[in-house]
Amino acid sequence: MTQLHEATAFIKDKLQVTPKVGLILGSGLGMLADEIENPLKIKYDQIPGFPVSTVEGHAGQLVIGELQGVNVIAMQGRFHFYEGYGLDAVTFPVRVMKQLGIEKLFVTNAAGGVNESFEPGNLMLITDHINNTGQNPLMGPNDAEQGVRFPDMSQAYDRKLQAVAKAVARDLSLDLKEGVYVWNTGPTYETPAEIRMLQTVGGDAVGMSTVPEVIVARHAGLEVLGISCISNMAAGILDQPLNHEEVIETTEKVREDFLGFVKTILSRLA
Ligand code: 6GU
Repeated sequence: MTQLHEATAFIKDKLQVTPKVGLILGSGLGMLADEIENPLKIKYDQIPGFPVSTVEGHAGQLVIGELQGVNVIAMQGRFHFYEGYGLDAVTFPVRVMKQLGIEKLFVTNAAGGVNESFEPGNLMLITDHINNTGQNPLMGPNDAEQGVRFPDMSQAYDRKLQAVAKAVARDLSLDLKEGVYVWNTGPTYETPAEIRMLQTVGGDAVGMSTVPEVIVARHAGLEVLGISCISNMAAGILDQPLNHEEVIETTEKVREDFLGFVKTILSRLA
């Protein structure tokens, strides 16, 4: 058996129902998984083939159960390229969730604001992305059972899910921003010159995750919804240094907005 099938079989064996929506919860946003009812929790290090998370603030487990009437499988903590994992490892959980039966994937992250009209604490609907790394998780031989050789990325973020998200934001009086997410490898934050470049090329937010998972999700035919929490302004926009503590502090402040937003979107899919 391949690692993918081993991991899938290990998890499936513990499930009573098929999860329909996968949730990847970014830095400081893992509390959404604590809202899942009758949760089955599986630590990543127990799952055959799964990488093991190293960064603090990432609990490192799958949480499977029901949220707002929807069967979900949440990743509380993700794997980042900057931690030294290959993109195969970073995106392995997406392949597993697909095998487990999900049809939609919600990806979330904490990101730096590149668009100067944004403020820390804003939520941004990801409408498109820029892969600024030169890396791609699909490089290498293509497994035709998983997807096509040359996947279309012209609608990477599902339009119907975006429409639901915007309707929910309106109903909740949430000042939802929207824009283009840029993936840089990290772990350094950008220089002010790099941020000016990203503004010029059409970026609105910048972060160190999400794009590899979205590429694999699209390869696998999943419908994707992306949400960034603008945790800080990117370098050079405000005259102040950046740090991870600020990122986590802001995600704590938007906690209620973020929870209400994602839960209401789910309730409309139920
Ligand atoms: Cl400013 N840059 C990157 N690459 N990732 C971030 C960030 C900035 N803020 C939060 N995550």
